Amino acid sequence: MAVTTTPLLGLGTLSRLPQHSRPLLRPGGVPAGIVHLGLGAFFRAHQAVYTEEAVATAGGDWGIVGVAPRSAGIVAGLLAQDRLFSVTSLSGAGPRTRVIGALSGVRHAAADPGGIIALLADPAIRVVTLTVTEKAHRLDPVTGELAVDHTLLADLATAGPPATIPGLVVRGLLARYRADAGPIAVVSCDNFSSNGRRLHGMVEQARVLVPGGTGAFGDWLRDSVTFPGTMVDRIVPASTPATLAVAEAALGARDLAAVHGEPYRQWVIEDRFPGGRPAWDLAGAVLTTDAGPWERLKLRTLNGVHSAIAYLGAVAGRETIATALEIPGMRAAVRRFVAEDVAVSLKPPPGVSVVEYGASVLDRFANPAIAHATRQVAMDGSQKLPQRVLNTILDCRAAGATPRWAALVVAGWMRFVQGRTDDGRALELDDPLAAEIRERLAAAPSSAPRAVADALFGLDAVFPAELTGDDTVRELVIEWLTALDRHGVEATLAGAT
Ligand code: CS2
Repeated sequence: MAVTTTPLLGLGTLSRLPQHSRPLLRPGGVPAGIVHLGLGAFFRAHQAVYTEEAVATAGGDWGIVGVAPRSAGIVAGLLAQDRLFSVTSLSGAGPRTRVIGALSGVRHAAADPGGIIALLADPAIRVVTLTVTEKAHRLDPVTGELAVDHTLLADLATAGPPATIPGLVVRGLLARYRADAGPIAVVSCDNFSSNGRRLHGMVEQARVLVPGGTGAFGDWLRDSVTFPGTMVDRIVPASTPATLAVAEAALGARDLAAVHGEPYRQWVIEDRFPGGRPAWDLAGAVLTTDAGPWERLKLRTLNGVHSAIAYLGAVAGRETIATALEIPGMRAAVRRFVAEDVAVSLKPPPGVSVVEYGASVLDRFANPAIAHATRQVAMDGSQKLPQRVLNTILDCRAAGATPRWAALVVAGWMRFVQGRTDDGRALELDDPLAAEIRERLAAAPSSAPRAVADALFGLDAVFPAELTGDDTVRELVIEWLTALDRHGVEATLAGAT
């Protein structure tokens, strides 16, 4: 019997793909203009798609050189596929898979950091984008201060190969200045508040530790480099074997770099690009002077609600966001969180209703075709909580309001980090502060809710003094934590409406 193996996606298989799945660009057909740091699923399903459509519509030398900071696997996978990968949009109407040809190069930073620095000093590159997660910036989530350890100091103060994102970016910019390679925009596409301003802050704090990083280089940075803020949005759960199987069925070719996500996507970008940019607006992005109101709306509503559902859902033993949303009382609790707390805490972009935006977010979370693990959204809570929930609390307090539902989310996180579901199964804690969180919990005088809350409020990299000094907020959190502890998530939510 003849054994047939499905071929790997690549230039050689393109002509066999269904018409609607073919890429709009041929990888390498468009010269590189962008370096992107972070080749994860979110980049592939978001910025790569926008950029491919923009260049296909309006042209321009804006191919993307994708750089994986650490993972060699994704680099090898993409190279074996001629830099092609597919994105599947999942909805009740069935999957739709399209191959993306936006990548004009793929690099592995850990294997060749010098090559990445040289790339940033190449005049053809006029935009650098980053999707590297909150923690890779090495900034304190509360103060925005750069956390300088041995590795970072070695990256900045010596000529050795840089291993960190601040090291790569700052040394790349210094090399660009020395090469007189022209102005550039450095664009954060990470999901955190004031992302452009924070990235700029990271560069400013790091550069003074680099030999030659002050003086004329500082002037050049001010005059020739911009840090536009952005708001990025698309639900892109981590790929699973099922993702690859769906892509293979659609393409008739195997795609080891396949990603999937919801059909919805949004990108709001501050339009400050001294070396030009792709026509992202023609691909549906919103170009604006201030992404701040969009960013706050999204982080506090979409991500705040996401985190709430993830912590409470995980403790209730629910595997996915969509199934956690079905817990009786969950929808009502998060709706009230949006209407009574988030809406009080911010001024939305003109013409946008926070409550309506919140309702559309719940529809997206309920997408039955998306299996987004509560575990995935719950990770890195110490980095996410401040911008998703704690800022809401602080701004509500400043407005004289009592953020009761936001306090429930904090209590949900405190219950989650204790590491067991309501029915006693272990919950993994995947967080850069996991060790400190565990130490604090172990050192607490008891496991009573008040003792647990006091121990965790002591994490000053998470909770600003302004919040921990507010007795109303503390007591609200302790009240919810007591209910969660005594009655479990389901009973607490049932009584919450
Ligand atoms: C999620 C986000 O994993 C998480 O923390 O809240 O990744 C979310 O899916 C995206 O921000 C949606 O744009």
